Amino acid sequence: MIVGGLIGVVVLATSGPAAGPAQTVVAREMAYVPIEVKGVVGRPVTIQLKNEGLLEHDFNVLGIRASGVKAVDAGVSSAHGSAHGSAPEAVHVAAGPGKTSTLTFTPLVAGEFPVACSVPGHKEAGMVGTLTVTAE
Ligand SMILES: [Cu+2]
Repeated sequence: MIVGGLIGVVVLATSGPAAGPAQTVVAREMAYVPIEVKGVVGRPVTIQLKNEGLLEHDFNVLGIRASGVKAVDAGVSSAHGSAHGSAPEAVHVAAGPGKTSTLTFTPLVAGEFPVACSVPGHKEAGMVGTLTVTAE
């Protein structure tokens, strides 16, 4: 006689709020397109920085508080003036010409935060934008 057993299958629900769709920002001399990106407090935001320019560009969100920051630079020279390391949760990513880099972070506060390219002269030339974070 064969005694059959039940095989239990446990499905683990992923915890945490759903991430929004990735937002692509094109960088070129000297602008972001679009100039505004959006987020929601407590939900992961993913930005793909697609550099269609001839120079290196980056994407820095200024003055925000965020957790879970992950930045994957692409095609960036070692001389890049990156904020990586100087501030563990700096919301910053960089891409070399023709490359696409990815930035993920979870905003902790609502508000409008300036975005700017930190390559010298680029912000002054108009390479700025806005991240608008709304409450859930
Ligand atoms: Cu730039």
